[in-house]
Amino acid sequence: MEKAIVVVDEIYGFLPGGALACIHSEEAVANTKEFIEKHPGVPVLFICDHHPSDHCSFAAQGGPWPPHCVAGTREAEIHDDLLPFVQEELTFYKGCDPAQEQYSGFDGRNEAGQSLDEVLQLLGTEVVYVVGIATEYCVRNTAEDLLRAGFKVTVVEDCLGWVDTEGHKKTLPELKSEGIKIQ
Ligand code: VGL
Ligand code: ZN
Repeated sequence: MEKAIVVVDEIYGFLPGGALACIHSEEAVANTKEFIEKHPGVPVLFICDHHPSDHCSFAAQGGPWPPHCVAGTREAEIHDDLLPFVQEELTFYKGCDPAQEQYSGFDGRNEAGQSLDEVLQLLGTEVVYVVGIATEYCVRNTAEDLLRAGFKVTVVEDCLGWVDTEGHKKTLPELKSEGIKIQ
């Protein structure tokens, strides 16, 4: 079974000091690094929230969030500890269109314009491990889209960060009931 690891939004905007600093985010990064190192040879794909400064999800435009992860700022960058695993063709940017909220990694594109789904198919992937931030939003939507696309999906619990603890705790059994493994 060909495997792949999808790392969602382990970028500075969701880490301590970021505009949307999430709970358990530093632990998520440390545990993700360990998880990747325990799976040598398995492709690692990165999803990055990457907004223009007038994005529709920001409060000034009527959205629910403070400005965060603006392209070109530190907030939009992947955590330094994960940089050794980053490959440009396996890095996907989402939320780039000012008029669209995109919580799913499936909406992202790499520099060549390819989608996550497309690249996973090209790699012959059958099993996807999903890690990252935030459980209730981007992790959830990405995992659900992967399942719908026909992949076997496992969410790795100790590699997650979340906005709200109640929301995080509620999301995991919901994902499980949909057919996503929680490890
Ligand atoms: C996310 C809030 C705003 C996420 C992105 O990736 O989970 N959450 N933008
Ligand atoms: Zn965002």
